[in-house]
Amino acid sequence: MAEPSASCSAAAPGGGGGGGGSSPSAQAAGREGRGWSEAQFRPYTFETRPIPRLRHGDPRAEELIENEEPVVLTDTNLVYTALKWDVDYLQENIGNGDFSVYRATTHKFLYYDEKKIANVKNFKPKSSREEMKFSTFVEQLQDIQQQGSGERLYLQQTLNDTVGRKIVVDFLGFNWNWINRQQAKRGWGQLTSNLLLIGMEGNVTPAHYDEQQNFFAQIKGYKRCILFSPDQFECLYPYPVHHPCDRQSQVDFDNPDYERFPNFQNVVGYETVVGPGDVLYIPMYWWHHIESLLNGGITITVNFWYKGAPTPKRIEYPLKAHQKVAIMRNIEKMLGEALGNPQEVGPLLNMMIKGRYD
Ligand SMILES: O=C(O)CCC(=O)C(=O)O
Repeated sequence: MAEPSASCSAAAPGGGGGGGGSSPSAQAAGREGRGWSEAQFRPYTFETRPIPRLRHGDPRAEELIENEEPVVLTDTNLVYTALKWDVDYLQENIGNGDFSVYRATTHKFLYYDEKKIANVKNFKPKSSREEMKFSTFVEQLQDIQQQGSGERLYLQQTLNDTVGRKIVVDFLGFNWNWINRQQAKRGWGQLTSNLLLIGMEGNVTPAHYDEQQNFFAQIKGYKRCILFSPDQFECLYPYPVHHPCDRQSQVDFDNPDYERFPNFQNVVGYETVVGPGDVLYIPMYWWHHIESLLNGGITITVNFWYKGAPTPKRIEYPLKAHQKVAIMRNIEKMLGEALGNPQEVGPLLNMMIKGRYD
């Protein structure tokens, strides 16, 4: 993987071999017969290259996962038993638990950590979370669809022991054999959660990175996933660690402010569209922007979040981009606490990291 650079240039996943070309005609050929078209994409300013789509037995797929580079696996059958899930089936079977539903008046559902809200004076979240029964979510979804109020909902709930018997049976039928072997081969820690995401067409989860490995299993509808390698950090301007939007990019992809975020002009991403049965590997610390296609109906996804492998005892230099991000986060946290003025830490830290490791 390329070293971080101010120009934020990207290396191709799989050493340039796996993705094929990035020309519009190559992409057009790739989408043939897959049930979506580029007219359903939101327009952005930056260049992207395709994420390889491979069968799970393909040695190139194994190599990409081993190297912590993204890949779409087309035939894992990971969530085969859930491919019948739709809103009606879930309403009937998902049980009487509470579900976290986010409400927004824009298409962007920018994540914020509620525990960090007090750290920033006058922080005004652009979406709100409500706990509700699944049937209430469905009623509200139908109301919004009928009224066309412009309001949007996004259900994002960790699967837990309140789900009904049929969902448990479906869950037990997931391809645990394959995914457990991946977990063991990669030396990952425990499966921390499975997040169920039910989104309206056009919903967007803006670019952010997670500190976990992720197998992202698409069940219903199509999602466009744009990923950026950790070496694009300088182009994506994350909020400071103490901020509720920690790990999220400050750049508004719909209307980038190049004066504030000049390196965003150099950002290069990788993209794919996942549909039912596809599993996208989103490596830890890789940025991801995810949009449910316009006019594509409801989308349903279940992800599998794993703790990363323990950090090696012997650190090898040069450090990889994601290791620098991890170190930076730790220092930023410590400095934030020590200085009591976390606002000042971002630029200071950037300077330190550049001087220390570049
Ligand atoms: O599907 C989405 O909208 C966001 C999912 C996501 O960010 C994740 O699985 O890490």
